Amino acid sequence: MPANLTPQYLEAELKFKQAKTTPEKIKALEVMMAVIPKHKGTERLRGQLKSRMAKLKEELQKRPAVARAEQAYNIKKEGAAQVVLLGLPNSGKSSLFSQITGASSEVADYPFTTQKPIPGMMRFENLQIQLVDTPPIQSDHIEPGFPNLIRNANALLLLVDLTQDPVFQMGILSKELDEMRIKVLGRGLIPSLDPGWAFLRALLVGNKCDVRNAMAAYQRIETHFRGAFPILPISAKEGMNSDELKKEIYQVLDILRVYTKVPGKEPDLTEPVTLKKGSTVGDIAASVHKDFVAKLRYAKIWGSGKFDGQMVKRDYLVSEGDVVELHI
Ligand SMILES: Nc1nc2c(ncn2[C@@H]2O[C@H](COP(=O)(O)OP(=O)(O)OP(=O)(O)O)[C@@H](O)[C@H]2O)c(=O)[nH]1
Ligand SMILES: [Mg+2]
Repeated sequence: MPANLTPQYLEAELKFKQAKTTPEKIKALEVMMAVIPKHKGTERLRGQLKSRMAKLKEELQKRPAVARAEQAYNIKKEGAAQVVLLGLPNSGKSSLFSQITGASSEVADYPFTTQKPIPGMMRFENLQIQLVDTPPIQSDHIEPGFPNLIRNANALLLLVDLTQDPVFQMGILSKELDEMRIKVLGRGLIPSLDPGWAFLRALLVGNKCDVRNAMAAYQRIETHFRGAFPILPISAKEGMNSDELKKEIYQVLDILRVYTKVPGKEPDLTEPVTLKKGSTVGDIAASVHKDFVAKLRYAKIWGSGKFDGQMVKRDYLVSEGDVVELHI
């Protein structure tokens, strides 16, 4: 039997085809269902419209869950920098995280213990650096929100389990990072990347070095990745090399600390200003207050390789530990 569809219906159908979002599609489909002639000839078509509507509504239902999952991956930065821990299931991310931040994240001998990212603060000398424990990286599945968390970090800590094949684990980590269009490298020049790619510095850490034969596995990652990453063996369980690890984390961040002082007063060495390496006196002024930059006339600086209180201009490159007095 012919369907004899009306111009009204055909117009609604066109709107449905042009609709881009699910709510738009639902709206157009509602009109189609309302105006479709209700006779034997359209019975099958009406059935199809109904099941299409059910699918669209289901899609709409699912979306808040995805949005919620993404929200969980939105971790506000705190402290001098944010470092995200990445590794395969059971590599010891949560053990390490709890050990060096003192924050709690469940540890268990079965995989997939951690289900959402957890932030904690690590103290390094006079700095607070934020670490983020994460759910494990797995082959061919990326949680929504996870790529953004990684892209927004200041550096990554790639953790491999030395009781399992660490080179294989690094293979999976790089493949998944590639999939997210994230390039990682611990040292050397920043490679030129295609648009849409992000670049991050990373540290490679071999965990569980307290276990027998772990050091043989460590040798293997050293041989493979020595040129690309700073590498360190640790034991999260026994706290081995934890001070070295903190130092390496600070190093990979590529930042430096300076201290500001006001004329006639001592600098407060407990309150560093952190800046990217390669920053100038002008950048310090900008970090204090945006109005400072324009008003800055000169600075006096104390530190290695200069006279005490040497007068410098705004484009002067500062070094780790410098004390700077800004004059406006
Ligand atoms: N021997 C030894 N065992 C460790 C070490 N670090 C972690 N483990 C053990 O490895 C298992 C996994 O540790 P977790 O810290 O939960 O690992 P995870 O990477 O957070 O695991 P997921 O959250 O599932 O990805 C636990 O049984 C830990 O006790 C270590 O340094 N040495
Ligand atoms: Mg965990």
